[in-house]
This record gives sequence, C-alpha cells and structure tokens, in this order.
Amino acid sequence: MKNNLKTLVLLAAGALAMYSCDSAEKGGAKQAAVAEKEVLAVKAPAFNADSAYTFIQEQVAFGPRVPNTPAHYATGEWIIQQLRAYGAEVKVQNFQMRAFDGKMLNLRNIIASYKPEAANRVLLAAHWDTRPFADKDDENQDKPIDGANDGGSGVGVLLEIARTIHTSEQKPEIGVDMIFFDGEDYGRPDDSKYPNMDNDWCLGSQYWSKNKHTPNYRANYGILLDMVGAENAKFAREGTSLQYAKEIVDKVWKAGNSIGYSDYFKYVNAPGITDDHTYVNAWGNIRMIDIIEYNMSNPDDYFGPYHHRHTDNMDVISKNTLKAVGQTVLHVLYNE
Ligand code: AHN
Ligand code: ZN
Repeated sequence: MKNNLKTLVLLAAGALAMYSCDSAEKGGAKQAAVAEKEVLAVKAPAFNADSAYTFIQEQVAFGPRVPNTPAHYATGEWIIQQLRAYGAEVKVQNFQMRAFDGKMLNLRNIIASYKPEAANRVLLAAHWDTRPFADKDDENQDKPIDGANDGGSGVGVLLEIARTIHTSEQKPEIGVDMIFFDGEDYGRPDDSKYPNMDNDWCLGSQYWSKNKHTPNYRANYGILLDMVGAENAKFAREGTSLQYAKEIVDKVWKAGNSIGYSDYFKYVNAPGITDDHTYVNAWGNIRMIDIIEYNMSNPDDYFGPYHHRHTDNMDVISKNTLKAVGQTVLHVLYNE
C-alpha cells in the first residue's frame, strides 16, 4: 500500500511535470492524459528505416548468400565487421553440416553481444543465408534468389538495432544478443528427387541449439525476425511461437499495437511452422517467438507471393514495414 501510494504520487508528479512542459507549447487537458500514459513506458530511440533499407541493399549487392560461394563468405565477413564497428562483442561459430542433397556446407553462425556481463538478456535472431533455388518460381528454378526479404530483411533490421544501440546515448537495461543463423534456407524442395528427410531446414539453429556460443548461455526469451520487410506485410501470431512462448507473443504484439503498428501486428492466429525458433525452443531450451509475414489472402500458402521466387528482390521491400518491426523490437528492448 505504502509502495503503491508512492508510485501513484511519482506518476502524478511526472505527469504534472510533463504537462507543464507540454502546456507551454500545446496546452490542454488531453496532453496531460497522454503524458500520464507515457510515463509508464520508456520511449526507445527512433529506428531508422532508411538505414535498415541500405543494409538490405548492401547484402543483395554481394549476390545470393548461398553457402559454399564467395558471395556468402564475403557477406559473413561484412556482417562481422558491421557488428564490431557498432561496438558488439562478436563470436563466430564455424561448422559443417550435410544438406538434403548430400553437399557438405561450410556454415557460420555469427553472435553479437551487448553488455555480455548482464544476467537478464534478450536474444534477437535472423538467418543470413539465401535459398540456393527459386523452386516456387515458373522460371530459372535452379538459380538462387536475391532474398531481399527472405534473409536480407531480418539481418537489415538487426544491424540497424545494433547501430541504434551503439550510437544512442540511451541504452537498454538488459543485455542484448543477436544471432545471425546460417543455413536456414537450404531445405529440400517439395518436388526434389532426393528422399524426404527430417530437419533439412534451419541447419544453423539446429547446430547452435546443441552447441551454444558460450556454455550455459541463457536468455530470458528470444525474438526471431524472418521476412519482415515486404510492403503491407501482416504478422500473425504463429503457432510454434504460441505453443512455446505465448507471453512473449502477447508482449510484442501489445508493444507493436501500443506504438501505432496495428496494421502490421494482427491479432490473428496462424498455423505453426518450422523456422529457426523451432529448434531454439525444442532443442535449445530458450523460448523464442517468430515475427514472420503471414499471407492472410492466400489459404494455400503461408508465405507471401515472392517467397522462394526471383521476385524476392529489393522491389518488395518497404521502409514502412521495416520501421514497424524495428521500432517495435526497440520498444520491447528498452522497456525491459
Ligand atoms: C518451411 O518452409 C516449413 N519452413 C521454412 C521457413 C522459411 C523459409 N523461412 C524462410 N525461408
Ligand atoms: Zn526461405
């Protein structure tokens, strides 16, 4: 009771203080009500969608980031270099895994940490490889895709969050880790001559979930970003995320809706899918949600019309969507 009272008084004082500042410019009781509400949430620094967009362009300019190619290696070096420039402690996991087609892939998971000493941590993730084929396309199915959205967008948003944490005076209280998973998109095409198999997608997160970058690594929870850049994207509450981490879905959707992105974070439940968060939850024992575009207008395909097609290029990327996702994730980080 005593504490509650103290909190109330502090909130009222804060509201009054903000009211008097505001009133000089705008005035009105409405401002006071808004100010009182805002005292409860920390305002995160602004997410710069122009910069995130440029990070996607830069990735695409390397060429498709297909494992065992020079473009893939060079992109990995570039991601490491960016993260170091933005003040993160960076660890790289080098490993090999066999793909569904028998090829041995040289893969790298890249892990960036802010405040590595903090016990309370949030883990962000995205995959940085691109699909070696365009198996849903009508043409050039055997050629790799640009992966501007599938791969590029998640990395672009994470790099921009890294840049924001580094350049803002204001820092999150919690520690933040970012994992750039490799080998996510080397799954077996549906019509492949190779036999069906389990666990053909998400090779990097499978490896990391069994071989953490530091022994006994813990995070309070994780947020995976996959296909977070397409124009007019809708993010539904994905089934695997709800199964393992419903409170985190609630937290992130509430954050997105509270700061004005209700057009993106929809209160719609979608079927569960296999993505990197599946292995982090099931094998890595860390609850992680997936912010992934859900195609609400096509009951036959979970994913957008560009998915695993050559149309997954810069033309599908929207700065508004990047802003909605990046600002929402920053809001969550800065309110922990
Ligand atoms: C399935 O297609 C079931 N999972 C892969 C999810 C994915 C592909 N994310 C990006 N590309
Ligand atoms: Zn994909």
